Amino acid sequence: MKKIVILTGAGISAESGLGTFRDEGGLWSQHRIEDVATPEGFARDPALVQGFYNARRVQAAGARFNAAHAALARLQRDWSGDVVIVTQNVDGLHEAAGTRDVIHMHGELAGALCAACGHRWAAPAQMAPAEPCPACAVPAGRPDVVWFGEMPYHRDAILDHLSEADLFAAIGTSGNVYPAAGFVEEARRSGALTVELNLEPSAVVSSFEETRFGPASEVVPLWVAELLDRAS
Ligand code: BV8
Repeated sequence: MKKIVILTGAGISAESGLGTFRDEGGLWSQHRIEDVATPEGFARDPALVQGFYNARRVQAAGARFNAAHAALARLQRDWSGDVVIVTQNVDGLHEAAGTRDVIHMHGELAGALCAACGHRWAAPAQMAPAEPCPACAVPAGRPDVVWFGEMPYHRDAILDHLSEADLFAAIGTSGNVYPAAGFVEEARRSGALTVELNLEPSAVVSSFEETRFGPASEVVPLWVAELLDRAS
């Protein structure tokens, strides 16, 4: 098995204390998706949306990576072939654990984007409802995250990786959001083995050949150790 492509979701950061979206008390139970994760919601109430992301940016900055993030960094370091991590998460915990070239398909809390001129810069800890752009000065700064109805980032690169995958794993994602939830089908089309590592079955569990259930901090290190032992 040469190339491994891994998709991660909020579940891999749950044990680092970062909220998931759809679990009990999750982020979406506190806010309506339409109000905080759509361009229309931002246009309607920028203070609410900036407040939602400011709180998550502070929380993410104070979080520590967990054993699951560390295990994926170990796999990328010790595996003989390519290991590509595509994440739906906007926290920086994969990078903090040492994983390189993480593909953030839904953007990053650490990034700011100007809705007027497209300029990107490192987001301040707290963004104002009318955040001035350092390049064009228009107060149109927003979190550099992909909202519903917006095109995810790095789509072509991700599809290329999936077409070359020998093994595809989805970790800590409920399989509710597309196009990410459809990646397993892309991987199967290119003949990859597929495995789901999650606390409970996802909405697309039937697409996976193998499933391993349990907390990521337990299941992922075991899975990585087995892969590396088998290859040694
Ligand atoms: C697009 C922003 C097209 C940043 C997010 C009808 C049918 C199908 C699709 C659609 C439809 N209507 C609209 C769509 C498209 C829409 C979509 O999929 N909607 C869904 C809700 C139906 N998708 C989009 O709009 C996407 N864009 O399609 O563009 C386009 C085409 C041309 C031109 C323009 C546009 C954009 C989607 C991106 C939205 N942004 N986030 C942020 O705020 O973070 S989505 C948000 O939810 C996250 O980014 C994440 O990606 C996503 C999914 O969440 P998960 O990561 O899966 O987390 P969740 O809480 O759901 O699940 C956690 C899992 O972990 C659970 O399974 C749980 O069991 C598990 N878990 C918990 N604890 C642990 C654990 N596992 C292991 N260990 C633990 N300890």
